[in-house]
Amino acid sequence: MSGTAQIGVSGLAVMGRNLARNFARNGFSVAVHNRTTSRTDALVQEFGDEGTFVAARTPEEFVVALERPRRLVIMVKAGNPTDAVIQEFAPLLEDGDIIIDGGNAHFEDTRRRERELRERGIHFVGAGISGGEEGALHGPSIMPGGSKESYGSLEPMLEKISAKAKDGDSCVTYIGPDGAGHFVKMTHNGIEYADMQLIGEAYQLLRDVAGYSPAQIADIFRSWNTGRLDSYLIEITAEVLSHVDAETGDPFVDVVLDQAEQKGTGRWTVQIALDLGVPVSAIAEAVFARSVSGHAALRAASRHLEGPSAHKLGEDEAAAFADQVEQALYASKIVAYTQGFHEIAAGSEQYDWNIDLGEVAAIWRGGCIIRAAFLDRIAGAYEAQPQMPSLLADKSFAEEIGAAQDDWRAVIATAVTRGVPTPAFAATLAYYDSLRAERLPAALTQGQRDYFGAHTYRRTDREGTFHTLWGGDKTEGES
Ligand code: NBP
Repeated sequence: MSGTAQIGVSGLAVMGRNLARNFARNGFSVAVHNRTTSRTDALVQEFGDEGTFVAARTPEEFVVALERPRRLVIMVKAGNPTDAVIQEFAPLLEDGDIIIDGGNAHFEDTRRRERELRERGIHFVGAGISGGEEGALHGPSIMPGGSKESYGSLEPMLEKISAKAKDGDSCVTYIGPDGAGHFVKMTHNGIEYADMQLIGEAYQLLRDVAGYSPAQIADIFRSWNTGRLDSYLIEITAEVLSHVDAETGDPFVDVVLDQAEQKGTGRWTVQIALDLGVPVSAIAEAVFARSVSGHAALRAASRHLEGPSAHKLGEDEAAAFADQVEQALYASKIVAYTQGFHEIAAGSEQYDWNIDLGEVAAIWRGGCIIRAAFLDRIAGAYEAQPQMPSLLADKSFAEEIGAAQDDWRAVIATAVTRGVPTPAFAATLAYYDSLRAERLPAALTQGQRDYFGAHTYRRTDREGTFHTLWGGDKTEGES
């Protein structure tokens, strides 16, 4: 038996509830279901007049309410709950029906689920959804992975509910087979970690070196947001910095415990990058920085460690320093995105996903947390040169970063001499310098490896693999 609801959403916490409302507001009839039925009732009671909802109390009622092929969006906690819900629904489904997992699943789980469900004739779409609860309601950026056929059935609906970029394009595109969508969403979150860390370092420099107050720094971020750094994260940074705690009257940032939390997607991005051999140092430093911040006891036990004597800058110096920090932030941001796109390219190659990097940049222009004006340019750069080995191969980004480099270096040097930690600024500059270096100390590393473990090395002047007989007569042999 099948019903008339065009789409179903199961899992009605903040994300699922708002996504269901988004479908309904866009004219689609939506079957809604949640393990705890009070959430279903509350949704229909509060927002029933926004569109056509069909409340389902059981998985059976939910499935029967849907037109064929059935399209079921699962928005439950990632991990075991997702498997539990799939186990409940799958036996009730028929050939060609589609389960869409909109949660933050690990892409390897998505690959497994897609394989298992495909064997049962059911399509499984792992769709990364970014934009938080506001995005889910007003238009998120959507990164669907799965069979092309199932995307065809979902495309018109997803295009309607997704965010729109400034040129009106929908922020959704088919990413690739099985886990491709969740992989791209994971990397999006990794880049988000790096972006937030870089902004945090810029803030701390403006505060501790330039001596600006949070309200003054908010104004600086507001002015940056009118230029090339124009982005959602810069915009909300200004809002957070200008917010005053109602109880104490102090700046909000001064009453919040400085221990950052994380849910795991940043860590996954780094773990996978290690497996793929991709240097994502900006993301790794961001994950580590959150980890350091959370080690309260370790930090408390380290207060005796000496730092340099500090003096704040004068007014003119501070203004000039703020301009330099803008240059540093922009240069580091280009590197962070370069690294993230490298990871997507490497994942695409490893898993045969054929991901279009320009399209990924294009659907991140609206709705998602890292939406930013300069993603337009990244999209354009990949469109012009789809096989570009790195974003830094793009002439205009290379020129911009080249123009920023003096200030970038000066800011990091100042941070080092003043004892202000800027791990992501420093890591991105080191990456840039590593790429442009004619010779890296890796030759010495190879010599050491050959010395202690006979690991062999290759030479600059001849083909082949060599091993030196260290000690003894030191003759060189080809292995
Ligand atoms: P949560 O991640 O807090 O999950 C709560 C939902 O999962 C509730 O509907 C709950 O049902 C259901 N659930 C759980 Br927990 N265990 C279940 C089980 N064994 N069987 C059936 N249902 C179960 O919700 P959320 O914050 O709305 O996020 C939903 C998904 O979207 C997550 O994967 C999240 O990572 C992802 N996401 C969240 C955001 C965000 O900004 N929050 C952004 C992007 C993506 P109950 O009501 O019966 O307990």
